[in-house]
Amino acid sequence: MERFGFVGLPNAGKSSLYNALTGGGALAAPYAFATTDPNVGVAKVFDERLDRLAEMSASKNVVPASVEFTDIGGLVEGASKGEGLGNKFLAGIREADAIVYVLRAFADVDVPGPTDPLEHLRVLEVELAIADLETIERQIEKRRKAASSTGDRDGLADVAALDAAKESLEAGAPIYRGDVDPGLRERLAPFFLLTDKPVLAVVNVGEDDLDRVDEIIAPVVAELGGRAEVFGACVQLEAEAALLPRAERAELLDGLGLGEGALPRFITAAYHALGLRTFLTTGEKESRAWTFREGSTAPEAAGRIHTDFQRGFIRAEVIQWQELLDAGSWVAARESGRMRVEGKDYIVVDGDVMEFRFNV
Ligand SMILES: Nc1nc2c(ncn2[C@@H]2O[C@H](COP(=O)(O)OP(=O)(O)OP(=O)(O)O)[C@@H](O)[C@H]2O)c(=O)[nH]1
Ligand SMILES: [Mg+2]
Repeated sequence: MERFGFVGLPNAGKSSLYNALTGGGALAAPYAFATTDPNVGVAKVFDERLDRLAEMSASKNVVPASVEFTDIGGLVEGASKGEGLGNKFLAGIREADAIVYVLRAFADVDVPGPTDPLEHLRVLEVELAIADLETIERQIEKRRKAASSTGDRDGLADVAALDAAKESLEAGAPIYRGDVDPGLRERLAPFFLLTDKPVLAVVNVGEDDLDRVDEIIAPVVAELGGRAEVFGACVQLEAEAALLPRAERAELLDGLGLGEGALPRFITAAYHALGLRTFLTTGEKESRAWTFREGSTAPEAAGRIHTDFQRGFIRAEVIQWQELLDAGSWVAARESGRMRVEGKDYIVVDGDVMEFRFNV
């Protein structure tokens, strides 16, 4: 499953956000380094299409898609030199597929720490950049020597990529929002640089500022220049709401003028930022949302359900979710000729409802 790692200063609200997304379990407390060992949890991807299909099929079971979040301890200025929890944060996010910055903008006399989200951003990115520069230093000289003595072209290209990354970081631009040439950037993948991962930012807005969220997040939006999506949310409120039954949660958030809250949108954006898409299956037993990578073929999508489905793939019956709802049932869609039969080269589209024929 795809995983997001939280990165933020102490008391920014990472554990609160984790609780809001996954329904609880992490200690959120008004002192620095409340979190020492990472919390790993799963958040459901809200999907109205799935609910509508489940209703149509009177499904006994409804299984949404999900993504994983890792909540790690806060990092502070100088973390790379051992301040705070030191480099302990590295292990928690090295393997993440994407990073979520949690930036504090709420003021609360009981919760120590800076409240300017841009200051948070600056400290985080400096520490991530230092960690990356250390990785690069470790790799670059030995590779340069090896490649120049053998004239290995691939090796030399790797060194050029590392040089470009180093230059970008030293100029203050994390890789994800710098301008390393795309061809070179591709070569950086095996080095797992922290600033080479996709980024989303959550600005944690105080409960008194809910009527000016856009204004509060504007400087962060401007700084990130479209390279990362930015969400404003009162994390504390949404964490409290997450503990309530669904109907009461909706009532609380809607009563505050927050609609369904910022988190469903955030989770969907997180999912999309990784190039993840959904296809659906529906029936009396179960309706389910399945995750696939954009650009997958029908057999690859089938493989998300079971490897046998991929190995023995014959064909798929496919219909877009809205069309299926319009038809009213799978049988009706088939009889009215709206169901398509697709072969192994079919590129699956987000929102396809599928049934596979296979043979093993
Ligand atoms: N007033 C207010 N308090 C908040 C908000 N979000 C979090 N807090 C409080 O701030 C404190 C710190 O929140 P945590 O979620 O523990 O922060 P953290 O980023 O996990 O902190 P560390 O684990 O120490 O790095 C807790 O007491 C939260 O209840 C908010 O939106 N408004
Ligand atoms: Mg915490």
